[in-house]
Amino acid sequence: MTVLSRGFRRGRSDRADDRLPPGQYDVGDAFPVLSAGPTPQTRLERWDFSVHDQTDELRRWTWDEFRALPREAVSVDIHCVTTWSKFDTRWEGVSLDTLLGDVPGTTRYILAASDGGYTTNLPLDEVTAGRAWLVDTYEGQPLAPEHGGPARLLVPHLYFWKSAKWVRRLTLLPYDEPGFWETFGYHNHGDPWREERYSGD
Ligand SMILES: Nc1nc2c(c(=O)[nH]1)N[C@H]1C(S)=C(S)[C@@H](COP(=O)(O)O)O[C@H]1N2
Ligand SMILES: [Mo]
Repeated sequence: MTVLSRGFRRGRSDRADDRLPPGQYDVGDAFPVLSAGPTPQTRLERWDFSVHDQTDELRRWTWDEFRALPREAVSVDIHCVTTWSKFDTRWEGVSLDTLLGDVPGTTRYILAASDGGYTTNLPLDEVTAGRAWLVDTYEGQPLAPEHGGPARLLVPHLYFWKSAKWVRRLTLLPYDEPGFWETFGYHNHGDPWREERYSGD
């Protein structure tokens, strides 16, 4: 397994201050749980993950099929819009490059959908080229249900609301469609280094 270190530090040094985006603080060893609803309980025998276009299912994996895909380990800093950041979080999972494969040429955005109804939108070119993963392991352990287990998105260069927990489906779209928080006043894009917290920022 490749071990990558991707801090998205943009040439900054390792000093904590330089790794904190504006308006953020280092939460240290804590790992807050932020969920808009109850934690879904999906048994692994019933879990699947699929990629759709506007009309069809293009790809689908059972849990065992997903676990057999090529895996990567990543160590990244994460940034929540509620102002906590957490350094050097270690995850394992499958790159979205692997899951998306060749997408229809009209694809510009993806909409991620989770058990429980949560959605979030992302530009295609920000979840490809090694910038996003479907992760099932955190710090060497199966991802805890409250943190999105069995599997969640990890898109560390954007605020953490874009990292959908309990994600089950990606829909490929030629246009942008706001997700849950993006509809309720969060910024559509969510770059922590530009402080894109709320719509209008
Ligand atoms: N399905 C789902 N995914 C979600 C959320 C949610 O409520 N439901 N909350 C988002 C927000 S606002 C944040 S900050 C992170 C929190 O992840 P954590 O609970 O593992 O810290 O998950 C994101 N993904
Ligand atoms: Mo958040």
